[in-house]
Amino acid sequence: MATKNSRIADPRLRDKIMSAEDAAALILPGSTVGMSGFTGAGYPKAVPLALAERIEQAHQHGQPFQVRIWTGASTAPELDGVLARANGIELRLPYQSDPTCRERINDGRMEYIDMHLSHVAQAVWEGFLGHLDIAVVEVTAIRADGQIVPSSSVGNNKTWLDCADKVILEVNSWQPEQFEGMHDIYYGTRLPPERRPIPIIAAGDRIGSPYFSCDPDKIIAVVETNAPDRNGVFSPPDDASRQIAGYILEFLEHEIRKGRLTPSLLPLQSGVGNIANAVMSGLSESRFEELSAYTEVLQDGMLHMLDTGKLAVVSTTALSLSPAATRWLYANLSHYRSRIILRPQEISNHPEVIRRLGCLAMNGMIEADIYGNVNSTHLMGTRIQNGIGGSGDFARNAYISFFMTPSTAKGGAISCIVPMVSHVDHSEHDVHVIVTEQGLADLRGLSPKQRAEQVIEKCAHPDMRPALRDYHRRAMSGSAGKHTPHLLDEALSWHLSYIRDGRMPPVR
Ligand code: 0RQ
Repeated sequence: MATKNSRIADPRLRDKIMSAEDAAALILPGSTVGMSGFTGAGYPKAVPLALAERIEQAHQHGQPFQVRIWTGASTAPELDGVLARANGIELRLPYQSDPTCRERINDGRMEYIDMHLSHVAQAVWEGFLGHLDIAVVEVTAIRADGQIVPSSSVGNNKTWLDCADKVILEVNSWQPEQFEGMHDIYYGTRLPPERRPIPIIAAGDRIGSPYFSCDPDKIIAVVETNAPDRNGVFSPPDDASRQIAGYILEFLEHEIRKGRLTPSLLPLQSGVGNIANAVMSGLSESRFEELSAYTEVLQDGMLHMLDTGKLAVVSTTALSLSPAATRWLYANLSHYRSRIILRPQEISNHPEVIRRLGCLAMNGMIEADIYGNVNSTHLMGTRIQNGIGGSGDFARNAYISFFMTPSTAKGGAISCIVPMVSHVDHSEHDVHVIVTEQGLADLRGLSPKQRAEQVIEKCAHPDMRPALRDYHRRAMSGSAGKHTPHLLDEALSWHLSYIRDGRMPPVR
């Protein structure tokens, strides 16, 4: 197929240009496929659709056809959605947020490994996850010398290109050519005992190459696409999000007064979703100046902070912007180019760097318990929502780790503050501050019993407080151990009550 596309400048790859259908035909049943994509950005737009069609046809002929899909993080309906609907995914890792995948995982029809995002690349290099057969990676361009300009997310693409036996590249001409130079692909990671320090000492440091390298002999197909990333629109901050943002701003001011932060704070990490986005909007209107971000997703709120000059620089692994913010960014890329750095997720989420920089980590959660354990992933203890993503990478290593949620869910029927979380992602040791629209509990330096008092009085919804106080009081007298008092036969009764009666707290 002749190239229409000046973005494929390497003559060695010209005769490998083919249709998505022909490329998908090179993916064999039972393969492990490393795909690009992180929070709706930079995922392959055409090959997964063609693969899903192939899988459906195979199934119609009674032939089994499934693959194992590894990515950076969540993708889009054109990848996770179509492959899951085709019953084409045997196993998925390390993070997803697709409704069809979620349904199949929770029905027990799809295996899912929910991993810390910083662990994935090293686990592949270590051989812990098995062999990677083929990579399908969206890129912006291929230069004449074969170097590859990455797309709107980096994720695990460097590792996929290095480790896969074969590579399919999708060159998406919708992604701006001006992306060239914005990425920082670090090729210095090694496995123990060869590991060396990662030389990032400020969020804006560049330590690698703007390009991916890939052996051209491994590239078996190049597919041309021209399609947008698919990201949702953020809701305007609601009252709860604004209140949560307000408490965090007050807390940061307090930390400055105490001399534990300066007005330029420390590098910000902000998780996915509307609350995290609203906190960034709040920071936009704050008095803090010359801020930086060392994070994994750049959402609209942070882009706005770059606009207003509040943020000097953002280091991330993915853009996760609404369509309007994407249009704005792409139209004004020359203005942002030097202030946005896109890195592999093993670096954007690296515990060593996060600890060194002292990030302020702000992540959403599903529920917290009175002692400060946090559940970020499971509804009612057994149903996965999305995954831990990067929240654990940041929470454990942050200078201050915040977890945020409205105090209730499902119209007030569920308390997000419970006696005992139904699943633990972040233990009491990694959670410094819990924030709801009711208030902020600063748990640093407190024992479990002291923490319980703060969490109940500051964060729980007033309708839930009496029952939480009652539980804690009775646990203090009835528990065998008085360090973390619990009535073990009752600790999960709040969840059981919701499952049985559709409401919390349980009637006693
Ligand atoms: O269910 O849609 O059926 O009503 O849970 O809740 O309020 O829409 O959640 O979008 O703010 O995300 C923790 C999931 C919060 C997210 C989580 C029900 C609720 C709804 C979702 P319905 P919301 P948000 C960096 C950081 C982990 C990964 C992470 C997340 C559904 O922040 O995935 O932090 N975090 N990564 O009704 C039962 C409760 C509930 C509840 C809410 N207490 N009990 N159900 N719900 N609270 C980025 C990456 O890593 C890529």
